Amino acid sequence: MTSAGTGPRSGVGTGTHCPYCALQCGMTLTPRPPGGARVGPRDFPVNEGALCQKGWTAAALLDTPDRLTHPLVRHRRDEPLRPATWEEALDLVAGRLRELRERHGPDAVAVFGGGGLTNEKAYLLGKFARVALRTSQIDYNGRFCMSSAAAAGIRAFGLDRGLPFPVTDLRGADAVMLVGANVAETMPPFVRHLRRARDRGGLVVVDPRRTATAELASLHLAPRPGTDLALALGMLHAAVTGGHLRRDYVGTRTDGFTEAWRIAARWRPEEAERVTGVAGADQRAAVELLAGARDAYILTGRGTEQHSRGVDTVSGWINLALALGLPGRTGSGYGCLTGQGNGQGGREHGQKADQLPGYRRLDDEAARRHVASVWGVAPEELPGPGRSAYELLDALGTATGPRALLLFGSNPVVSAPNAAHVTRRLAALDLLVVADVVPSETALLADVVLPVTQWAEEEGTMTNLEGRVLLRRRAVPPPEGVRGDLTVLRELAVRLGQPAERFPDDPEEVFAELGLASRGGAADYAGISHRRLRAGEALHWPCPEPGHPGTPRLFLDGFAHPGGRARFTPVEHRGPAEPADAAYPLVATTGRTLAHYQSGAQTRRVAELVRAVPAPYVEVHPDTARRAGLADGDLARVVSRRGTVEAEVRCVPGIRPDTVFVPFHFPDTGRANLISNPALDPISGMPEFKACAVRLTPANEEGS
Ligand SMILES: Nc1nc2c(c(=O)[nH]1)N[C@H]1C(S)=C(S)[C@@H](COP(=O)(O)OP(=O)(O)OC[C@H]3O[C@@H](n4cnc5c(=O)[nH]c(N)nc54)[C@H](O)[C@@H]3O)O[C@H]1N2
Ligand SMILES: Nc1nc2c(c(=O)[nH]1)N[C@H]1C(S)=C(S)[C@@H](COP(=O)(O)OP(=O)(O)OC[C@H]3O[C@@H](n4cnc5c(=O)[nH]c(N)nc54)[C@H](O)[C@@H]3O)O[C@H]1N2
Ligand code: SF4
Ligand SMILES: [Mo]
Repeated sequence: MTSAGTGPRSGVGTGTHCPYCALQCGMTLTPRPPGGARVGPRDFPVNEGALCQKGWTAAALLDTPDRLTHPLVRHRRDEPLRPATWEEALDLVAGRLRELRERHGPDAVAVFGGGGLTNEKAYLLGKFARVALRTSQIDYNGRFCMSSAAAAGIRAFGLDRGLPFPVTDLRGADAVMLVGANVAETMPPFVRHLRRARDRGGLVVVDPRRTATAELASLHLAPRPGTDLALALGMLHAAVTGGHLRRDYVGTRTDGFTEAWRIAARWRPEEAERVTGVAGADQRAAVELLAGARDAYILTGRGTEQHSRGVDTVSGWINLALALGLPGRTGSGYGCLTGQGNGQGGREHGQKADQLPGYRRLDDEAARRHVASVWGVAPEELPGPGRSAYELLDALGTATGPRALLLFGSNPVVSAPNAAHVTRRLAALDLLVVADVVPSETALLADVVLPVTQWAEEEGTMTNLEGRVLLRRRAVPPPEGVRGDLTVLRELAVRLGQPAERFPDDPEEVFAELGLASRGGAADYAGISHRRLRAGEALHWPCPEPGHPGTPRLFLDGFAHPGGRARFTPVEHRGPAEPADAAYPLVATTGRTLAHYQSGAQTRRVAELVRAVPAPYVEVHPDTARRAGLADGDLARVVSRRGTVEAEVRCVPGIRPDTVFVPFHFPDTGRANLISNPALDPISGMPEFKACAVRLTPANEEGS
């Protein structure tokens, strides 16, 4: 209470991290009673005091007027949600779960998590599903985010850590190629680390749009959406035929080049140009820039990954990086830019359908034995792998699918592909329970809504895009009436017959248990503790012992496959599952804009961000707009085989004329996911968010 209202110098503030993306910028928060706070800068290596517009305005989330502060329940869907006590709400949920489980078996109850949850929450959610519910039906929104890059990373290197080096290493690079990543909007402070590459003319951006990031580049390649693998093959061809293959590196540090080359040998850059629209000369120029640099990086983002062949596409880029000898060398490398605040940690600790803590596999007997012993259960009690995110959502309320869903930290009514269908599946459930901080579009469909604490109101760890574990500190008290996710899980577990001590709700205690469960796994956190993080230590996993300094750089002495070699993967181009045709002649791709975050549940509640971008829009090339009878500012319909999104036309000359771009942050008729294609990657389960066939019409036209 010392700081309230006694002048600007009085509050030193609490050092913490931003609630949004994977950069996890450092910031300070100074309480502004009753419920608010002020954001201030803090020196932290990833952002050096800088924040983006979302970060600067993040405190508005703390006292947003429609913050959830008491549980809401209804006994029938046609009734309105009404306030209830915690006892009533939790008893209701536990009672219905028990009933459904007795009648239909444990897989009748499903769990869906999020990559924004802290490590502690992600871990306890996975444990809750496997131990208290005994269900195999758990997955999370990271499936829609990182899964293709993660699978390709494991295939090539034997291990998936988005960036196997600190972001600050990028500062030394002469060349960086960003593939399908618009960092100038999705993590603005990151751009500072690209300064040297920019100054030396070595920044290459691959994106169908001339984005704010592409504006910074010396070379912008604009492929047709969904054709990146052809481009990667053309560039591998250019690298080899241009004499840039690092034969020594390929011979000593990798396997499988010959098989990968057998396919790439057929992809002359001019052949790739035919498919992608990127000039062969530009492909060669990009390769020259990367090969000619002393230190170079290839980084991928969602633009190249969110495809029904996303894993193979990332493998195509990794093959190129390996041919140029980049991965596992000081000052060079390949990395994928993780997206959500805890997108990295969220995929390591067991909220994924096939996974146990420590990035272990659920079908690995030794892993099951180890984790079961930490949990105090028998290995055979642990269920097997379940459905991937979209398959899970698609099965809800069907004859063979789950009848109840517990949702923590996601808003699939807006963010899941084929959203109208997913909304119908959610409505078909016997029981939908949503834990959230605000009444998201999905919470408004629920039978029970549980109001939880957020970000600055609680402690917890996050693992950022470079595999560094960070402590988010409590900076303000939570509003009266809300509880933490950990407490909610504990209360439900106890009501389902679990001993209370098996479900601690103190984050530090949960983290210590997570450390034990992860011990010996790929993502080993055993040596990390809240205490070490509080003391300011920079700890990147793996960190197996309390005295271990952590591992900022991976693969320098060898890759994680047995024998230490990286693997080329022979991959062939396929193209989008739904190519453009006469009826749907354009390709729609989707993504982000600076002012909004994800489903918008949070940022659409921040006045400054709503002023910046108030409504759904579609980016269209002026010629394409004219042909469709549309002008800048008109309301358009973007129509696919699955649905229609209504959005205001923004004419932008920098987008390909055969492509339109729709951000996915808006609800109702502005949902980009009304049109998106749920064609899934066969390996990762990633939906094809970045390419579907559409037509464009004025909104006032009949019959569209
Ligand atoms: N402002 C803001 N920042 C965010 C988020 C947010 O919602 N808003 N979300 C966070 C999260 S979870 C994530 S995953 C990251 C995502 O960060 P990014 O990957 O940078 O974001 P996207 O806008 O989804 O996609 C990047 C680019 O891919 C391009 N693209 C579309 N199709 C293709 C294609 O076929 N090939 C290629 N090469 N490019 C294509 C798009 O035009 C777009 O500019 O951002 C994080 N940061
Ligand atoms: N068309 C299209 N769709 C996409 C994408 C795309 O590029 N195009 N990108 C995909 C990607 S990469 C991602 S990551 C997903 C993200 O999409 P979502 O999974 O919907 O992510 P958010 O909007 O961040 O939803 C998080 C929800 O959790 C709540 N929340 C925040 N903190 C907490 C907490 O601590 N506990 C609990 N219980 N709740 C909390 C927030 O208020 C919000 O309602 O969208 C995917 N969907
Ligand atoms: S870049 Fe990401 S972590 Fe940094 S302030 Fe913006 S949203 Fe927050
Ligand atoms: Mo994401």
